[in-house]
Amino acid sequence: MDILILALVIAVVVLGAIGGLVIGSRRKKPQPPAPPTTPDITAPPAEPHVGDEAETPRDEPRRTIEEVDLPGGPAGVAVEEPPAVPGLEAPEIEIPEPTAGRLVRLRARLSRSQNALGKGLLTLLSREHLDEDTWEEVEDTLLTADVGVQPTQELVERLRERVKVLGTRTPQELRGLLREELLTLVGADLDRTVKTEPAPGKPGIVMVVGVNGTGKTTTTGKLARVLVADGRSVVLGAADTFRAAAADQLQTWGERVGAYTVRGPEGGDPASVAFDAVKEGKEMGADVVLIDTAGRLHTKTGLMDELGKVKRVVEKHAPLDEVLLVLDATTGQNGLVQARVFAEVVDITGIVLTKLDGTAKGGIVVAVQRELDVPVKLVGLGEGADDLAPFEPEAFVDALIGD
Ligand SMILES: Nc1nc2c(ncn2[C@@H]2O[C@H](COP(=O)(O)OP(=O)(O)OP(=O)(O)O)[C@@H](O)[C@H]2O)c(=O)[nH]1
Ligand SMILES: [Mg+2]
Repeated sequence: MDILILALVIAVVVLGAIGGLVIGSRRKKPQPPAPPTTPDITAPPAEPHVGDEAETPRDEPRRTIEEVDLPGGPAGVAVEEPPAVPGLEAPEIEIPEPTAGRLVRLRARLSRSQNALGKGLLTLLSREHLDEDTWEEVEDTLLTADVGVQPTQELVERLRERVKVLGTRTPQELRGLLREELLTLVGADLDRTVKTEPAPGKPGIVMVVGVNGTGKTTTTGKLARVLVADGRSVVLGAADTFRAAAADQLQTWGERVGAYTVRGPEGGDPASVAFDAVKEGKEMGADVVLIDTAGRLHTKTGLMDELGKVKRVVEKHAPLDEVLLVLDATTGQNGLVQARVFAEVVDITGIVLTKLDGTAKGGIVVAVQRELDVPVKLVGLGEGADDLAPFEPEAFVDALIGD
């Protein structure tokens, strides 16, 4: 009889403990693993560790069971295998895709450019007679794809010369010629590494700039994922203080991969948020600090001056390693005008061309590099979290002209 009562008590206790565990984990779930960010950006957060969440609740029921003096039998048998609680075991931080060969995987996204540029050119060049009209059509095709006037003329001139020298032309030969010439235009030997290496006592510092809606925040988030996938610790600086939603957007990207976001009050000084982000990055020993800035029209001098100030203030810590200009590939030639003005205000060190998945104007890569004398380092090929690829000239040209 006594044993029956004891068993009942144990059952109640065990059930209670399991109940607590489930409720506890439910309560926990919405809490992101990344440290919460507070508007006053004070206390540096503790780094989350993989498995932190999973360990704590498992300990709790065990202790409860041990307190009840079980007659015989190992303590805690009932909870040795805790019930599978969805979401408790798996860390909530996402593990991004590896970055190597991304452009090759994403090449189908360039199909619009491919149809317009590569296929068009190959068809034209395969004509039996390459007369003046055909060469003009070749030029038009390149211009339509936003390659730009000067590069287009150069390419056509070289192609004409080589086709003449070649005499006969097989499709394979033509493809080879076109590939070589496009590669020359795109620039096979430019250094396209995004500089994020930390120096002693200082993280790598990257600032992201551009006009409204080009994809700055998305790119910052995607880049954070790439860096985290490569084993780096990342701090994000939400220097877009115009809207609270902008900082939320960035923070959400950060939370997904476990990057801490430094933010300031809405309407606050973006330069001071950027400054604090680098300061916290330093204190936390982070590898890289990525600073997202507010979109601004290149024609608004006040806002452009503000951007210059953000950069100067950050430089009180250390020089920036990268200033990435994000350009929307679908805006075509207007992107070049933006590029020129941004380059005057903050020295641009690399270009990110976004939305290449939605345009037939892949040739803008050539034009914008010429304009700024700065390489395209990254390309955005979709809205997905891993749709950012290092720009690889060969893979890009291959995608343009197809197999
Ligand atoms: N298709 C496609 N969409 C993209 C790409 N990059 C960004 N976008 C989308 O473009 C829109 C704007 O992106 P944001 O990152 O918010 O742009 P932003 O430059 O930060 O905008 P502001 O801060 O308002 O200036 C979003 O809907 C993104 O999902 C891309 O490579 N391809
Ligand atoms: Mg933004």
